[in-house]
This record gives sequence, C-alpha cells and structure tokens, in this order.
Amino acid sequence: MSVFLKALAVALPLAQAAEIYVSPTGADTAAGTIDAPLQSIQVAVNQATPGDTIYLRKGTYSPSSNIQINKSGTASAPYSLRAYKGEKITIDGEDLPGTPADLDASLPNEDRGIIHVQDAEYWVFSDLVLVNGPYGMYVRDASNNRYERLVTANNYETGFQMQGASSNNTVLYLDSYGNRDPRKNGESADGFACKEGEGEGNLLKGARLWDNVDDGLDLWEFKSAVTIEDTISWGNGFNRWDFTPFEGDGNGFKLGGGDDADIGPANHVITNCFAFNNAKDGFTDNSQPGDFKLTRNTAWNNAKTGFKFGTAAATLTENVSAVNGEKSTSLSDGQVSERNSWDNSADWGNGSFVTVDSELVKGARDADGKIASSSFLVPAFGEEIGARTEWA
Ligand SMILES: *[C@@H]1O[C@H](CO)[C@@H](O)[C@H](O)[C@H]1NC(C)=O
Ligand SMILES: *[C@@H]1O[C@H](CO)[C@@H](O)[C@H](O)[C@H]1NC(C)=O
Ligand SMILES: *[C@@H]1O[C@H](CO)[C@@H](O)[C@H](O)[C@H]1NC(C)=O
Ligand SMILES: CC(=O)N[C@H]1CO[C@H](CO)[C@@H](O)[C@@H]1O
Repeated sequence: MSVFLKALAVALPLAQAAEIYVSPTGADTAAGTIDAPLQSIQVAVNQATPGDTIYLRKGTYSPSSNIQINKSGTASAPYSLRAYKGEKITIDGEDLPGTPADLDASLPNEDRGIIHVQDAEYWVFSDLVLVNGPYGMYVRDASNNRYERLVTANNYETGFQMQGASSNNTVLYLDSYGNRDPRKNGESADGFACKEGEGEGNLLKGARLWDNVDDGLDLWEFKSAVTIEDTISWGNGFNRWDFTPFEGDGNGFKLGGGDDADIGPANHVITNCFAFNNAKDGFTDNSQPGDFKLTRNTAWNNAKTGFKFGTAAATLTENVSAVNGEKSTSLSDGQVSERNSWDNSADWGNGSFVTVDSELVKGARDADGKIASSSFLVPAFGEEIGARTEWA
C-alpha cells in the first residue's frame, strides 16, 4: 500500500462516524441502516465504535436483559444513544430481572438499570423514556457522560442513580417520577440519587423529581461537591403503594447522610431550586458536613421543615421558606443566613406569592427541554429572592 493509501486507511474510520438504526420492528440480522434497522439496542451498542450515533426509531422496546454500556468514546468522538429526530421511544423494563426483587433481597449490581452504564466514558444519552425497570438509568464508575431529556418513571428502584467514582457528568432536564422499591418498602427509591462515591464536576440541571417513594433527590455518602440548579422536587415520600411498614423519607432535597467513614465533606451548590409538598423537609443536610451554598431556593408547603442544616456549614442567601408544616428553618450556629425570607420578621403565607398553582410547573416541557416558564412561587411584592421558572 502506498503511504498515501495507508494514511487514508488510518484517517477514514475517524471521518466516518456511523449511524446505526434500531427499531422495535427491526431484525438483528439487518444492516442497521435507516431502511433495515436492527431490533436490539444491545446489538447496536456492541457494533458501535467511537463517534457513532445509535438512533432508536419510535415505539416501545421491551428487552429481556438489560442494556450494558461498558466501553468508552473520546472527547472528540463520543458515542450517542438517542431517539431519532423527535420520535417517542420508551424502553420498558418490566421483563428484566428484579422487577421487583423480593422483600429484603439484594439486587445484583449487573442487574441494576434498564440501561447499566459502568466503566464507560464519553457517551451522550438523549430523549429516552425508561419505565418499570430495576432502576431506570444506573451509572457506576462512569465519567464524562451526558444525559439529556431522559424520563425515568415507575421503576422498581431509583429512577436515575449515579454512584462510585464518577466525575464530570451532566444530567440535563431529567423527569423522574413514581419510582418505588417494593424490596425495601420505600427506604431507597428516589427520583435522582448521586450516592456512595466521589468525583468532581457533576451537574444536575433543570430536573423535575416527583411522587417518588423515598426522596426527590438523594446525595447519600457522596463525598464530592455536586451542583444542582433549576430543579423542582415535589410530592415525594408518600405511601402511594400500600407498603407496610412504610419506610419512605420524603425530603425534597436530601443533601447527604451516611456512616461517619463514608460521609466526607462535600461542598454542594444548590441554586434556584424548589421543594414543595414533600412528606418531610424541603432541603436538608441530613448530617452531612461540608461548605454548602444555597442561593435563591424556595421551600413551600412541605410537611416538616423548609431548610434544615445542622452539620454542614451552609451559606444560605436569598432563599424563601413559606407555609411549611412545622418550621421555616432549623439552622445550627454554624450556618450563614443572609437576605432570606426568614431573616426579617415578615411571615410568608400563600398570599406572599404571585401564584401557588403548582400545575404551572407540572405540564409539558418546552421544545428545548426547559420547564415551562411561569410565575409559580414568585414573591408577590417584587422581592428578588427565592427560585424562579421565569427564564431570562
Ligand atoms: C460489557 O457488555 C457486554 C454486552 O452486554 C458484555 O457481554 C460484557 O461481558 C461486558 N463486559 C464487562 C467487563 O462487564
Ligand atoms: C474532569 O474534568 C476535569 C476538567 O476538564 C479534568 O481535569 C478531569 O481529569 C476530569 N475527570 C475525569 C475523571 O475525567
Ligand atoms: C397554601 O396553598 C396550598 C395549595 O393551594 C394549600 O394546600 C395550603 O393549605 C395553603 N396553606 C395555607 C397556610 O394557606
Ligand atoms: C419579603 C422579605 O422578607 N424580604 C426580606 C428578605 O431578607 C432580606 C434580608 O434580611 C430583607 O431585607 C427583606 O426584606
């Protein structure tokens, strides 16, 4: 081969990022083109090389073994697994093992998740709906990935869980709801959990976490800072499944917790988030140390305390706490609290807001994935504090 042809042969694979198509009505002997799609998502994943995009055509996929993602792309040639141009795709995990596991049984690591991502970097997952699985999206020891506009609903464990050594992950516009854990009677199924691990640079932005059996969000035993923005958590921790005894917690944002040995300080940053109608507290450090920063968040109408910080050294600025069942705040001496609704004597009630109609944030998202803009819980008298869905 000439030097030129050799160079071309080396260059070509990079230049030709492939598109692989999958359809519920496809065939695994097919070529994987748009006209001859594959049938199984795993077969497409196995065939893909870095830079490839796997397009799922519309319909419902019902795999009988979960989808294992365990290889890596690169920053310049990431893998993508996504719905094809605006088509609606659902992956139904009901036929997978562990739906549900027996009461008090453990769920083997490899069985966790309709999509199980482990030791895999540089993947982009977008526009996927994961329902009825043994966890929806399960991520362990996996960095530099993006998860965009996913829906994780009615799974038999946490909707979206990340754990282990995981860094630089972005989770954008997640909707996670109705997740419950019959094997634990409500003790552990959250909307979004980043727990039992460490790693910098993880971001959850624009999520809605609702009606999950345990907490909306849970950062249990995660030792590094997590950034959470523009996220709304409501209706978590109620026994909608008749579990007895009921073990669900019901915090909007549980920002830590765990055994002393596994609870290293984590400087979580929480900005422009709402917690409302949860069964317990709005925002709580749950005994987690760390220098937290909470800015422009709102806790409204939760059953217990709006903001509860006893062990973290939190800086709470321009937050609003109103109409919570027991207390606006429970803050130990180490907390810095400035320009929050509770820092003056004004007592905030429902009338302190432009509207308390929560239906405004529960509807369809905008085309770009953002929560529809509204005046929900905007302070009525022009105070520049608290969270907003009024996007600039
Ligand atoms: C990676 O996933 C493939 C496809 O399911 C599986 O055959 C293989 O055993 C996995 N490898 C590891 C190391 O888990
Ligand atoms: C995360 O990103 C930072 C900054 O780009 C980089 O230095 C670090 O190596 C990344 N971590 C991992 C585990 O890839
Ligand atoms: C505030 O409004 C909510 C929603 O309408 C209602 O459930 C709650 O009881 C009201 N609380 C007070 C103190 O008026
Ligand atoms: C409406 C209200 O209570 N606003 C207060 C928020 O906190 C700052 C600082 O304490 C006060 O100046 C505002 O009046």
